[in-house]
Amino acid sequence: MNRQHSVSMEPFNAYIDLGTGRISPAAGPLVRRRLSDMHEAYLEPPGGRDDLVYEVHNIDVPATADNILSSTTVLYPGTVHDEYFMTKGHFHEVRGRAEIYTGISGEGLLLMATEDGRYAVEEIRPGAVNYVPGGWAHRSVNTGTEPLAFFAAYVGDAGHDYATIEQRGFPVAIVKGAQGPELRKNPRYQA
Ligand code: S6P
Ligand code: ZN
Repeated sequence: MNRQHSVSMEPFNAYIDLGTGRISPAAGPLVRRRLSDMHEAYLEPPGGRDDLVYEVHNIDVPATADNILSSTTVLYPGTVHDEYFMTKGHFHEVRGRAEIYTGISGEGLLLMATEDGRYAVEEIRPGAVNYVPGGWAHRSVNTGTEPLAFFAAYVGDAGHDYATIEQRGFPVAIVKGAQGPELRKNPRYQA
């Protein structure tokens, strides 16, 4: 069968700076999140602090199932009490939509959880490819002393459900222990 697809976009390149993770020239909107945008995410609130925690550099394409959305995240090093800086974390609104992360620079962990309370942790580092299947909420955590940068790609109609994580949290938090990162049960978690 010879079906023609209507062509609505032109091919293009975007360039990732492999040192910083930034995309330049800017290919889409830049999202910046500070502690004040996510104070409820930490086990203990950050008080009056308002540090810049991360930036998301987006490659702008229409958010439809025909397209693949992608971005880099630059997550700065730091802690709130003993909990490492992290992203807000989300489920995809269309729960079945998967996502791939690949590390660019720095070191960290990817915390994932299902709605029924299972969780998984994988490392993010240059060369690691993290596969996040549908149904797994995901939050990245910078456990190092340098910015953590990674590239993410996902089906364009996935959408972001932040509210479920804001209300229920993740089952565990990642905190700085004497020997390095440790998992701590989140007492406020609601399955
Ligand atoms: C999008 C993907 C990432 C995050 C980014 C920031 O599906 O998972 O690009 O958006 O790392 O995290 P968050 O939880 O604030 O969107
Ligand atoms: Zn996602």
